[in-house]
Amino acid sequence: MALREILTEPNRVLRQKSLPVEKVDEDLRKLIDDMLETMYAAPGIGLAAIQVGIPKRVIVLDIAQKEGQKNPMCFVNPEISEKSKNNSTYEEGCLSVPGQFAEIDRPDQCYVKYLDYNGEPKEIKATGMLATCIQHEMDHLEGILFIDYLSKLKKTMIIKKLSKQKKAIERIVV
Ligand code: GNR
Ligand code: NI
Repeated sequence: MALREILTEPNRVLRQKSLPVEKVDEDLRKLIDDMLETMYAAPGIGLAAIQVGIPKRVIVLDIAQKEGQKNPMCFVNPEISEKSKNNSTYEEGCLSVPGQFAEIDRPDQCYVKYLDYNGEPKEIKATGMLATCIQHEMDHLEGILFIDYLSKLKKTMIIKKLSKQKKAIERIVV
């Protein structure tokens, strides 16, 4: 297993649309393992492959509540088959938008079809935090970030801030 670098805004790669996985093979399982390791190290509760620069429709999640207990999940080619009309609001953050948080409304339940770690087709009903996270990760597959749901002003301010931080880091490195 290996840690991968998480891309942060502003970065055009994060705006790419990810492509369907054709086969869940050993190489893909290696990517999934690396993504889980990278997510735990960050630490975060979800990660999409595009966040490590790979435009494939793969997401990993672990929303286990208790410390020390792990519940790694992975979804290949996830598709939402149905979502509820009711919304719920969660304060969201994103490893690709470091240090920024905002309350975002999303459907509070959804059914998700996907391939599992072994390439088997599965379907689950997601509610609560799991529903929010799956939708946040699936947005990444379309090149969408949670800041896209904020006002233009808020979004611009966040991107400017992150851009400045990046330049400051570049200066230290150079
Ligand atoms: O670590 C994360 N926390 C989080 C909190 C609320 C809603 C969504 C998330 S996902 C985020 C990790 C991440 O950026 N995944 O793409
Ligand atoms: Ni994210």
